[in-house]
Amino acid sequence: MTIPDRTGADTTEVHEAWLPPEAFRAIGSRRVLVRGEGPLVETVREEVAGACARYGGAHGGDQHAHAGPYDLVLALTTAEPLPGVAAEVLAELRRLPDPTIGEQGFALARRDGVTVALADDPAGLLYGLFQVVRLGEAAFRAGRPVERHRPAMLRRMLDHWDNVDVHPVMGQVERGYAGGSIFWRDGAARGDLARVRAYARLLAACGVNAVAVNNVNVHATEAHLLTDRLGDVAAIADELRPYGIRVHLSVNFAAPVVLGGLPTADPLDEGVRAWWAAATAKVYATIPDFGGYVVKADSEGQPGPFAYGRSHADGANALAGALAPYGGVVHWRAFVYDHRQDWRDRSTDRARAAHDHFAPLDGRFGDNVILQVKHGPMDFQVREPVSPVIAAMPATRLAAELQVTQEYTGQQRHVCYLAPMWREVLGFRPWGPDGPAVADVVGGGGGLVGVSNAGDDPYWTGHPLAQANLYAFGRLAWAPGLDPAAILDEWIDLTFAPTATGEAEPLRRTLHAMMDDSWRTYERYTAPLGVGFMVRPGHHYGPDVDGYEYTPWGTYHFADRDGVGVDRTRATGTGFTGQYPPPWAEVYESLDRCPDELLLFFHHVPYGHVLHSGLTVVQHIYDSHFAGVEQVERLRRRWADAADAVPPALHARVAGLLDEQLRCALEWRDQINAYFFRKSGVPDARGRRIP
Ligand code: GCW
Repeated sequence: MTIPDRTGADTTEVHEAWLPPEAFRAIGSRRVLVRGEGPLVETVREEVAGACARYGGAHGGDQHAHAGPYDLVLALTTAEPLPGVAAEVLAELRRLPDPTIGEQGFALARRDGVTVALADDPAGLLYGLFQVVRLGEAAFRAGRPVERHRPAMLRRMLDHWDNVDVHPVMGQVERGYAGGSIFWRDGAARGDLARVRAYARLLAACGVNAVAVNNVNVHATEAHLLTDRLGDVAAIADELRPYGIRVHLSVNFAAPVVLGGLPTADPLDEGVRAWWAAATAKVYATIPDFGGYVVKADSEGQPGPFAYGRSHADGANALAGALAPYGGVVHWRAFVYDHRQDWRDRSTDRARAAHDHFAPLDGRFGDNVILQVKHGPMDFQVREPVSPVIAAMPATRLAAELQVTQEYTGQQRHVCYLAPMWREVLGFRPWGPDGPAVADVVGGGGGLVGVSNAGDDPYWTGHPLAQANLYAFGRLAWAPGLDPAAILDEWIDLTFAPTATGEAEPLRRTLHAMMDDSWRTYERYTAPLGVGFMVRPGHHYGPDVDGYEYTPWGTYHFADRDGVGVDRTRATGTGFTGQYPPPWAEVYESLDRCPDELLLFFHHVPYGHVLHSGLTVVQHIYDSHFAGVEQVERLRRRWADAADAVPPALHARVAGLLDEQLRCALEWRDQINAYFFRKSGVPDARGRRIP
């Protein structure tokens, strides 16, 4: 597609990502019936009509109905017979004892030459359509037994840290590495929102159904989106709605003061509650399917209930009360910690903060409050344990927050496929092997939230291969048990296979070789063994081992001449390990049982400490940094194999970024290795050069 570029004067070719027209070839060359009513069914109908017009198929179900027979039937549950679909197939699609397909779900089968997707609600039909797109020709080949697809999480949400105005330090998109915002430009909603519609379509195709359109750090202009600039939000909502995506808004907790002119934002004040109720009533009068508010309160300088001596439950419940009559929710973020701590004070541990603040409040949040918890206790580092908050609040609806934007994982200049990390997080069992997994906890509560990595870059994500992270986020929110490599196959097949010149298989092999292990590769050449935060302060790109060591942010590694790591044990450290239930409270406490990859997160150890791998800590640091760079060299060479399989401009963009990744990885390797060599005085056992 082409869209106006940032100046509005010219047009830019926008990459089709995982929905090139060719992905619809299998559907578009067939006879298709779409049966049902409602706006999302219309979207399905338009998609099918567009595909059929392009590829010579025929479609029915409206006044221009093709009379059948059909190869594909996409239908909302109906008492009427479906043409060409045997009664027993229909019966099987809604097999007893559970005849419901379920909210947003669909059932899919192929028998007697007809592929059928049946859904109880229009959203389910939309997701059924995109499943058929994913299957391509395979949806029409052999018979298919009935499959039921239901999302593991009913809300699958992306947060945009987009500013309406360009922020003097953070730019237009905070931690954005893909150009400007697709929603906002020059202090207002973009005039042409075609790009938003295209984004919505991509998101629906991977299962996302909620988007927060502005930064959780709500600056002056952005605060007004709630009131006098609500029309801008409504315009965006209009573009997202046809693809089943609801709009959410980040709001400023002090809005009653800064927008309403009240003397207080105390959540227990009657006038404040009335203000929120009135503001929210206007929001719903303008956007009837509005999703709700996102709030970052008492965090990194944002206002919150502490100023009034109130708790986070008081604060969240005040906003929840205003949203409840309309079915809206508050996403209240648990990212609350002291960012003005004294580095000399060894008793304050940032990792403890969310649990210390929120676990005592379990059971005190309203039904429509979702506590949004970052997946780790710190802040989206390449390796962290799972946040103990997830296991500590059984009476609260919890959502896990992932960072799709690669703030700490290479800023979309490095290849870093994050699905393997997310899969580990979602599959982690906080109560041990017999208990529920993180995905079960958030699936039964608030769902999954990701910080989006998309912007107005022609490839959407800066690094073209970072598109896979956006796609994988949606797919894992739908089905957390999916194999990251299988998700990558889906993404490759949709994105490249239909347009690939020649065979798709070699490209698939190349991309797997480059991406499957890329998160671990990134971990190898950056911060070792779970220690984290050895990045340049501020922009967080590239190495700076002591950059945060003497700052107020609470992000330390405590390296000295004898050893490194943070003692978070109960026995001698900050006691953070005690925030986990057994068995992890014991596993993490124990120097012997703690997994190698998290050792320095939980323990301060001498450089000569021997890991389970048999290496000493310092030798592990050297080895992993040399290995990480070698892997980057390999993947850079590997990309040459793809030269004939992807468009030349895309190939060139990735090639340029791989040069930068290698440069940066070398810098990481040499700084980290030199630092630890100088501190410890221990030479590399393999005699390699350390500068
Ligand atoms: O990771 C940190 C980022 C901030 C961000 C904050 C948050 C939006 O460095 O830029 O602010 O997290 O999650 O609120």
